[in-house]
Amino acid sequence: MTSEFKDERGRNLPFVISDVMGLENKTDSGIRPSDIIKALEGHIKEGYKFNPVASCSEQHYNSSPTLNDKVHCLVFVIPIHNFIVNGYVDNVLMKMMQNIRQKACDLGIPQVVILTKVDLACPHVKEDIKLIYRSKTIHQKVQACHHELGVPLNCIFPVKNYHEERQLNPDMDAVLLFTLTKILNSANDFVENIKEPEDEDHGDRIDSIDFIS
Ligand SMILES: Nc1nc2c(ncn2[C@@H]2O[C@H](COP(=O)(O)OP(=O)(O)OP(=O)(O)O)[C@@H](O)[C@H]2O)c(=O)[nH]1
Ligand SMILES: [Mg+2]
Repeated sequence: MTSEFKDERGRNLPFVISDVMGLENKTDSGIRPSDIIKALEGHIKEGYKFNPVASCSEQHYNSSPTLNDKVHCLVFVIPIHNFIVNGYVDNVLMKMMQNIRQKACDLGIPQVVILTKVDLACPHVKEDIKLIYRSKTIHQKVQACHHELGVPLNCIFPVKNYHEERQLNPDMDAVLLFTLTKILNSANDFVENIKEPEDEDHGDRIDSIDFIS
């Protein structure tokens, strides 16, 4: 599902966020890693409902994706407690994520990891979200994520989502917006880097760039 966002005057902001089905470690359930890779490359048409037991059909396949159809930043969303001391709870899932990340690297797509549910991992952070970057438990899990998935430390963001709160909390917002800013900057850098050769040549080359060598 793709979400659009508006500013206070009702104008569309220049980015979208696409949420997809999660990965599962069981056969025939969860999104197929090969479909995620097709989505990264822009080959999956908008509105396609991912099917765990079949690959994206021809009807939903975009054989000539433009820059707009491609993913500009890949975001992994993982509950933080899935990282344990020097490891991850599920080797099968981690292998899938590593393969997807490798493909994103090959395509030059930046990656960010959001580690959710920090409140369940550390009672001090549950009490006061401002301690999120000082918690030893959270720090160890961020390190484990870095070692397991290979994503640089400055691209891994622990967060607590709104789930039971009835009011906005500016401290929670600060953490979430810090994360969103990093994602948008990474996506923007990706797009700008692709556009640069075009600007130098004064030609329209975006659609003709072949991402896979
Ligand atoms: N305590 C806590 N609960 C959270 C947090 N983030 C999400 N949740 C809860 O976790 C549950 C799952 O959240 P979702 O956003 O639906 O997770 P998802 O992985 O997208 O799930 P599917 O879309 O069903 O695949 C919900 O009940 C949320 O309220 C968090 O930071 N802390
Ligand atoms: Mg979801």
